Amino acid sequence: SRKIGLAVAQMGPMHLADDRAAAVARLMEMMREAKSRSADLVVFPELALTTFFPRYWMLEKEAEDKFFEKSMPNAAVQPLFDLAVELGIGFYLGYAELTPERRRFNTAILVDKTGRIVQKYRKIHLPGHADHKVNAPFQHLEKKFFDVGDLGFTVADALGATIGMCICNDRRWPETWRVLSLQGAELGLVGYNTPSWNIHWNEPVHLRMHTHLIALQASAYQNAMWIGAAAKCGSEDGFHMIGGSVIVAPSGEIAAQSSSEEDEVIFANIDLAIGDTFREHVFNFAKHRRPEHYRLIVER
Ligand code: ING
Repeated sequence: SRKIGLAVAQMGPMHLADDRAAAVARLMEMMREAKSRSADLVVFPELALTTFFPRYWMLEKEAEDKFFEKSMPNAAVQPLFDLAVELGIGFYLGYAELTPERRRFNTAILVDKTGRIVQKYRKIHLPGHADHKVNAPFQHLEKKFFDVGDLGFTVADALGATIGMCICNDRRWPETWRVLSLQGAELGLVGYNTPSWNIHWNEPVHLRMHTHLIALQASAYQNAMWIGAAAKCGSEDGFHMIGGSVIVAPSGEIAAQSSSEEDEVIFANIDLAIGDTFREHVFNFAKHRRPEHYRLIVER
């Protein structure tokens, strides 16, 4: 067996009035709890330092000033990096990134136990729209506020595993997880902010949790991966987002799941060797996979 302690730190709401210091304090509290549960790494949500601002139509300059990180780490998040080194724990953190060239990304980083950023991912599947839907109860402007990620889907050997990262909507696309598992990923990390209401059609609310879970359970099984998924959830200034933070095993079984819509740490002592068994006997890409018959997936 190859066991590592995996924690997922779900965040409750971040309101417009809440500042980064408040977010970092909450993340540090949950990092301490994760360590107390003997976690080697902890997964924080997508856009963990701010409210889910793509729900608002606002001047892009205003959004950049208010919600984007100009450097990482920076003064506001340095205490989190310092605590990680002090405790000896790694973490995944999602945030809005403004580059020196003024490009904007929905970004996540993987930080190891020495506080070093060992991997960066920029969200590729940007859901929603770029236009102002004046009649909608809220917007979903990721296509306005973010550029499509330009770093691809990559893996890193860190914290005792081969780790792949993605963000929120990426988890719904099978290509995301297959490209990561083709590179040897055995543990996938994903943060998300998933509105409960659908502004495009009258979708029953329960389907948000349903599609979230089947996407992760199927992907974990079909790619022989463990997946840790961290929600930012609850009602942010009245706009509700689903919880459902989970740790999913390569069997597709849920090993741990949050039960609240607030700050909550879930934990599992995951055995990476379980993935080895599925990779050897079921999803043995070398033995069974036939890419010559899959071309449509990329060419169309
Ligand atoms: N949020 C949602 C998500 O993919 C969404 C948006 C929900 C798209 C349901 C399609 C269906 O979980 C983000 N931030 O991607």
